[in-house]
Amino acid sequence: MMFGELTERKQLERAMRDAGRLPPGQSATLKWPVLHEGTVPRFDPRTWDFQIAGLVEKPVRLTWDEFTSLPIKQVTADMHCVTRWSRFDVRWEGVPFAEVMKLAGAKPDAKYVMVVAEQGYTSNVPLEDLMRPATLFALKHNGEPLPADHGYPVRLVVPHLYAWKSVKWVRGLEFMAQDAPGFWEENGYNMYGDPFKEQRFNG
Ligand SMILES: Nc1nc2c(c(=O)[nH]1)N[C@H]1C(S)=C(S)[C@@H](COP(=O)(O)O)O[C@H]1N2
Ligand SMILES: [Mo]
Repeated sequence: MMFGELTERKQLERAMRDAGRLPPGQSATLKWPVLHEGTVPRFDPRTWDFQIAGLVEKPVRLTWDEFTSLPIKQVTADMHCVTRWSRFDVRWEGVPFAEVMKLAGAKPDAKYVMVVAEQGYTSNVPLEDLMRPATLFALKHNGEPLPADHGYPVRLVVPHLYAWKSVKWVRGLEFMAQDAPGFWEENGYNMYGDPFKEQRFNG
């Protein structure tokens, strides 16, 4: 590398900062770090299901075949982890949250959702945020099935919130009237988690 030349990473970071896409306190990464509690769960399509419960008109249980028959779309989005890395222009493909939601129908008093994953990982997100067009249950990343450690077979992607809300190995949703803390929120992380407002921790 020539003296004074910017690394690819630094160039990207500068470009994203100039474009207003680098949240405060974040650094750009060209890699895809793996971050989670616990171990990578096994996937068995014969036993996998997706359950929607709580304040819904109709509780739903979808099999793997049913889930993967739902309409899919592509979303290109950035990813911001509270541990200060940001990944840009990630191409996801999967089932829009709104499609899954249609099957159950939220009751009028449902305002928050607890997103539930394998091994008891949870995260709370307001229903309004999940209904945004960029929120999806991703089955693919950059055109390939999700790698096991990034959430295979399916993960939630909520690109406008810190990535701990983008629940890997997702298995269900619980609709709620009141907000309640999920796994990291119980451990001091912010209830909402807007990266551009640096809503990392509570208090
Ligand atoms: N089920 C589950 N999903 C999870 C986590 C976890 O521990 N368990 N960690 C979250 C955190 S803190 C981040 S930053 C992202 C990381 O996603 P990646 O490993 O695909 O980069 O996953 C999120 N989803
Ligand atoms: Mo994270």
